[in-house]
Amino acid sequence: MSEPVATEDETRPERFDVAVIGGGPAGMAAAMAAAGTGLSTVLLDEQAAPGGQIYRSIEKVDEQGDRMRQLLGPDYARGADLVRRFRGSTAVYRPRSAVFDLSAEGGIGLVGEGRAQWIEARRVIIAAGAQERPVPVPGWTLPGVMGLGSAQTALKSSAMVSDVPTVIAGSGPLLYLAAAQLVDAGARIEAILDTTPRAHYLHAAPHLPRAFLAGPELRKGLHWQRLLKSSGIEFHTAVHDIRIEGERQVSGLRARAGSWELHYDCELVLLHEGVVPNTQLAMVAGAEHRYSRLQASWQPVLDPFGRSSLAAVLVAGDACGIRGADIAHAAGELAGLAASADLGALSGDELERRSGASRRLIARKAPLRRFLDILFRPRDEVLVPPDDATMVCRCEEVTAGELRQIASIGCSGPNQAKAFSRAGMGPCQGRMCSLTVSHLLAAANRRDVAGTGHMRIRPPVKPVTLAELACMQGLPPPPDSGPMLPTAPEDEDATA
Ligand SMILES: Cc1cc2nc3c(=O)[nH]c(=O)nc-3n(C[C@H](O)[C@@H](O)[C@H](O)COP(=O)(O)OP(=O)(O)OC[C@H]3O[C@@H](n4cnc5c(N)ncnc54)[C@H](O)[C@@H]3O)c2cc1C
Repeated sequence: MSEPVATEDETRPERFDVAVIGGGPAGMAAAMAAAGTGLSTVLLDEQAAPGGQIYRSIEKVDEQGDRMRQLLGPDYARGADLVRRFRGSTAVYRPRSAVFDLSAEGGIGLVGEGRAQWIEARRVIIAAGAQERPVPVPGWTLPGVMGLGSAQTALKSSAMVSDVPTVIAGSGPLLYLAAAQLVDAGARIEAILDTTPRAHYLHAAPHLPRAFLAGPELRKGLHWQRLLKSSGIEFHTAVHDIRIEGERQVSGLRARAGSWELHYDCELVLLHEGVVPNTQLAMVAGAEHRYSRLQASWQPVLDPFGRSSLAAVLVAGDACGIRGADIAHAAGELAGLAASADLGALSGDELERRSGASRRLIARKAPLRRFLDILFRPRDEVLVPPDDATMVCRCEEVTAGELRQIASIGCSGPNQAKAFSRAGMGPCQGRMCSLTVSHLLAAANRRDVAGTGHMRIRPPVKPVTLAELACMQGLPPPPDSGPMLPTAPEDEDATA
């Protein structure tokens, strides 16, 4: 097997057999599986320490002692063992390395420690996890509105909780977990507004028995719900029509729950409507994606081992569809083993044998995921903001009304919408608006989202400065000398 090549020549890319992007459960499992078969393996992660979202800062919290560990719960503490095993593996670990570009052939542009670098791998496993689904309600761009997951991140990484009056609103398993953690940590929560529609409980009910048998997760969810309801904090269900108020920053929140009008004076609003896969890297590489109606998001098309439509690219964990940490770990292991088999470090028989436990775990947990997907499917008003004044693209300040207006004059897809409105052309490269733009145009044009399509993603998907690029170590191959101007009529985002 080839060793990583440290090169004197600054223009030659460093090479690995396998590069894994993301240091959560999927990425760590993938890297350990590939490295365990003797392949030179590197794990790149933009965080300062391994753990990903669920086990963020686990090593630091371990040192802080029992109180924080207790507060974040046994599922979190479990990450310490995984991180220890990963640290003990032969995989090379590169923290603070944000990947901003990925080629179909396994070329990776990354930035860290003040300089960019281009490296190459024979197989790349994307394990970039998920991000919170953007929640475009009136007022969501005001200072004082955050994702609930971001508040949880502050708790895990810096033991920080806000002491201002706070309202939590949204839906999904993470709502109950993170809210319970914040309450326990002493946050000043005025109310918890659960937006799960009552009809979703009816639709999900037939799947409940199998979901209960699939593992302890539902019992845990009920336990968090009970904790919240018994904490004395106002708790409303079936909440909708959320409007955040304030001139320069949040001063209050209005919503409805059935015939009730709710109003709170507050300085912080924590929104959460589930999480969606981070698909930017797989899209930038050119892997095929399809729209999942159940999860209302795009997902890469993969075989059971995580192989994408590109020979050099595999995807694992929440980056290929939201399935939670246990399945992320199992899927990471499958991808690591598959990459090893593809590179000849593992026989087909060995792949079958070693992957059995992970495949069985994924199959066993499938009914739980189906139940959660039906119960917590995002409401229509989250996918398609009904109020014209609601901001959709925060970077370029494009509203829902402007997008409806361009649809009315013939804009049919999100790539055209870039040229019509600049939506998706700001520094976040559509990370915060691309899903909403697709849903909104689909609704306005009375088409389905799959047919409407997704924004074509361009590098850099993470910010990189000219100074960092100027001292780039290793260079990508020169681009094909194709035509300078787009020739295909369907290249509708020629301006992007
Ligand atoms: C904010 C947030 C908080 C969550 N908290 C919990 C929780 O407390 N409990 C729970 O059960 N589930 C939680 N989840 C769900 C969670 O994502 C798990 O299902 C699980 O962590 C998924 O594992 P993963 O390995 O696929 O991805 P992750 O654990 O998300 O790991 C992905 C890693 O990839 C890195 N990354 C992403 N893009 C790049 C890039 N371009 N370059 C370099 N690195 C990159 C990320 O920084 C991250 O470290 C949370 C999700 C989110 C979005």
